[in-house]
Amino acid sequence: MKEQILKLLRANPDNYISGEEICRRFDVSRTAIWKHIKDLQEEGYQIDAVRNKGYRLVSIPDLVTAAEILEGLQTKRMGQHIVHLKVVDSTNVVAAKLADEGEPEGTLVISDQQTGGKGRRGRPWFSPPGTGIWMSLVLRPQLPMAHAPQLTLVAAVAVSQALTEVTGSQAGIKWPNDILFDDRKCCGILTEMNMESEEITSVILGIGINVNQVRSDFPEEIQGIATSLREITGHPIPRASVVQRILEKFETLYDQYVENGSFACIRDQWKKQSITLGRHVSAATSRGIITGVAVDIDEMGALVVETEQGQQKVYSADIQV
Ligand code: BT5
Repeated sequence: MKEQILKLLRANPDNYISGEEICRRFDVSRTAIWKHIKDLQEEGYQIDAVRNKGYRLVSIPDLVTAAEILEGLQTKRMGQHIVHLKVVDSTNVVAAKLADEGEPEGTLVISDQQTGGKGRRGRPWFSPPGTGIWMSLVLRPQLPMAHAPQLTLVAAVAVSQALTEVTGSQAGIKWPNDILFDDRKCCGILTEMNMESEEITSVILGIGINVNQVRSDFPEEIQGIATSLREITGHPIPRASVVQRILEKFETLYDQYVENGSFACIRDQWKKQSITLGRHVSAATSRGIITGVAVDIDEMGALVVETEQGQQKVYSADIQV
């Protein structure tokens, strides 16, 4: 009911909608309406209430609730079912649990704050309240296990395209899972896989994006390497609109990728967004450190590095550029 009242007010930004009309439309009492309006106001919606005129929505807060994300979202599956939480340890953990319980592909878990946000290899991901996007998508791709890391690359293309559009500045992919602006990290991606007898049952795609932080909001240890969309554009950005663009871009690329069964169809778009190719890199792999110039990405998503000993492929690593 609250969502329906919000939808009605949202559709009529220039008019007051009378309490009487809302009662008639939704068959509820005046008292019930007033309670929903008060709840919305508490969430941060600025609603003007004028005696004998009714209610008018004046401004919308920066929320990542289901109502805000679903409003105008142009996807078929991605984000059509949303679990929004105020605080959580890690959205990846919640999404993995929901996937185990049978939630369908495209289910989105999003939280205002994470207390145990995870990066790769047990590193922490700083996820303060109210300023970023901390979200995880449940995916159920029918892929050989060895292909799963490619989903990080597909997501990186979608996120970097979306962030480039939203900010008007070029976002770049640092292989494999970082999105940077001017060499500062704005987004990290963490893909985790659930398996049963050698088969992928689900993949959890975790995406963390700094949106409205200013430099002093970052903890000291990442102040020199992190940035936010606000820093890039010079103004705050509604988080829900960024989530929508990412879900839309990702659905298109993911469908293309799954249908083709190969990263080859995404490779050119990845190259266009890459800031890794052409640079001197030092890749810490399980086989040791590989240094040289990153010259290509192959059809499996491995980074091709031209070293003094010839070309070497890097499948998984942390890289310094
Ligand atoms: C990542 O790991 O970049 C993956 C981050 C994934 C976060 C999302 S949020 C939603 C979902 N739920 C989770 O629990 N995780 C996912 P990695 O490449 O290992 O980078 C981690 C490093 O990035 C840290 O060691 C810091 O140096 C740096 N870092 C941490 N928080 C950051 C932030 N907010 N912005 C920029 N850099 C950060």
